[in-house]
Amino acid sequence: MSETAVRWALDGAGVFRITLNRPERLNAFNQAQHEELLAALNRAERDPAARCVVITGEGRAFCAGQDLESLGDMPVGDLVRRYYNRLITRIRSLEKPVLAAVNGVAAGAGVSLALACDLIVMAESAAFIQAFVRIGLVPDSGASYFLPRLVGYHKAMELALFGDRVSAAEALALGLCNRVVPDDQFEAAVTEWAERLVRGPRSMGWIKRQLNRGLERSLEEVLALEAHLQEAAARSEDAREGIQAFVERREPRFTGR
Ligand code: LHQ
Repeated sequence: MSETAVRWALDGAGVFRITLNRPERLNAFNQAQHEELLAALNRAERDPAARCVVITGEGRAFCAGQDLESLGDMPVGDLVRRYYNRLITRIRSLEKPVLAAVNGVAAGAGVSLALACDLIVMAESAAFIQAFVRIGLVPDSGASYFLPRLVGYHKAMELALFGDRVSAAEALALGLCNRVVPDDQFEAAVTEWAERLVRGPRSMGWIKRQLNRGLERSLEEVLALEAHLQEAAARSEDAREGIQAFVERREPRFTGR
């Protein structure tokens, strides 16, 4: 389906693909792009046929963060709380894997958007820029949560204080993405991972919840959650199928139930 600022489509395999669609502004966020992206994510959550979500950008960029030319009248704190914070928590609470297909440069909150996703594939020519400091602002949209956890405090400070361009290769070495792929193989690599994800079991959503709690909670709390979710997972049709397939020495056929 085509909206103005965001396009989305659910393919026959179950891949829900969302494309930020303001290429002339390097897919920087205005209000419409925020609202349409959130609506698309909500739709992906609700639709049982959607088994995984891919977020990418139209044109040569992934996302240049906030559109600095359409800041509007809303106080910045409200803008962050109302749009960016909701977007980041929406991605992390969506109980389906979300893959960031970083086709080109990501800056400011555009990097945070990628880091909020569960898997990150970058094209070789893509880059991350912690652009906030360049314009006298502070990291937002979860950047100060994600960065030190991913790269450690001192490297996170270097990235945040200097705002230098981090190439895809450096991002991979730092643990800021999962994979870097030559530009001409990027689409195929994203599709390959998305198609693996849509064949995965119902438990993928619970795995996501567990690893997110694992980042924040104590060992005791996480152990309790694992026991609780293992019980739920074991009752799922997919777990029955997985165990049956193992016993019958064949590949499982998961349906997401
Ligand atoms: C843009 C933008 C853009 C508007 C490229 N806005 N037009 C949250 C809430 C509240 C307040 C503020 O902040 C936040 C969070 C944030 O995200 S703050 C960080 C905002 N983002 C930035 O500071 C990045 C700004 N962009 C850049 O530094 C460069 O465009 C990058 C390094 C991303 C790409 O550089 P180039 O490849 O050289 O492209 P370009 O600069 O020539 O951009 C192409 C066009 O896109 C250009 O328009 P024009 O009319 O001259 O062709 C840019 O003005 C426009 N554009 N980013 N964020």
